[in-house]
Amino acid sequence: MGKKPNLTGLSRFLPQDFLNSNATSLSEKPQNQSRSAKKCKTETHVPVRTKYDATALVPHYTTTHEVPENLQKYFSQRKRYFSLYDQGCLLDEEGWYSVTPENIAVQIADRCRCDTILDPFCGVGGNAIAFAKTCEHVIALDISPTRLALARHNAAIYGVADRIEFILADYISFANAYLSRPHSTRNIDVVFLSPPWGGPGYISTSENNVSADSNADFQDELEAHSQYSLSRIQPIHGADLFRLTKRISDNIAYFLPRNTDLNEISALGLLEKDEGVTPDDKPRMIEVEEEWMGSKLKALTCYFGGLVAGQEHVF
Ligand code: MGP
Repeated sequence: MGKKPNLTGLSRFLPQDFLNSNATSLSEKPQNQSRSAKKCKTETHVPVRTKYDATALVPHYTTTHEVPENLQKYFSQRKRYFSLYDQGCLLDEEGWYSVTPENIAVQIADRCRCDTILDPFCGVGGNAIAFAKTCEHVIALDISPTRLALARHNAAIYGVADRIEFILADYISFANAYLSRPHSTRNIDVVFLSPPWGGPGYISTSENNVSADSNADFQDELEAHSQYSLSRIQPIHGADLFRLTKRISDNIAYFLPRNTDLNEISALGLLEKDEGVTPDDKPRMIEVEEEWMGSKLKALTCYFGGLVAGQEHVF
């Protein structure tokens, strides 16, 4: 880590610390302290239960024996994904393996406080629901009509559906349309990128999933040696996705696999300079936050621009 000049030390998020203090960072830097008050939503949100029923689209599993074998390990973590799961939260297959656990989504949303946030790969809504509590306006995109309906259904259960603008769209087309808009259109302050990583096999060295019956030691060894390349991100190379997004906002939170090659993350920061868009000569830092659930590292969130602790002035 220390050899990459634009990466700051890892923050670590542990759910038990979260419960005690709402957020813990090893760097001990207070979050969002100098960000303009205008950008920080402070009022308490009163949930509004609206009706939106997508129950016809996918089953709501209640017992393990109803769940397909490949989804059982996710079903056993259902309350971590949605604490209100029992009230009828719905997930499709991709949702089950890619939704952000609720505690982690809340932590990320706390750091992303702003007026308008874009969540262009919203999936079944885990992050968008958390953003609705810290941002004035959430724009949630997904290319799948089913997942978008499930996201709205889940947001209604959490009482925040009215705070989210759900748009059925492909992000690349949306971004290009947004960038060619007249300047009077609403500005997007923060973009949260949580794209498809190429399926649950992202952790293995090969593009293919490791068979379910591989023994645990073999799995651990494979994980220890595999590094995830941004080239596996969909729908386009992860570096290109970042480059496109930077044209919308400098304030980006990028949710990536825990085994992502840190050199590739560091190189994203250098794109700014190569393209001559850095207004000063100071190197911009990237903050990499490890997202833990108990003793298990789940993912990394990489913060850019004004979301980086100590860099709030560029927000
Ligand atoms: P995981 O490693 O597949 O799950 O994903 P888990 O339960 O840690 O499995 P284990 O066998 O390693 O114990 C860990 C987390 O990464 C998930 O909870 C999701 O939040 C996130 N995640 C996983 N996938 C495959 C994706 C993806 O394709 N896109 C995004 N944005 N997040 C994903």
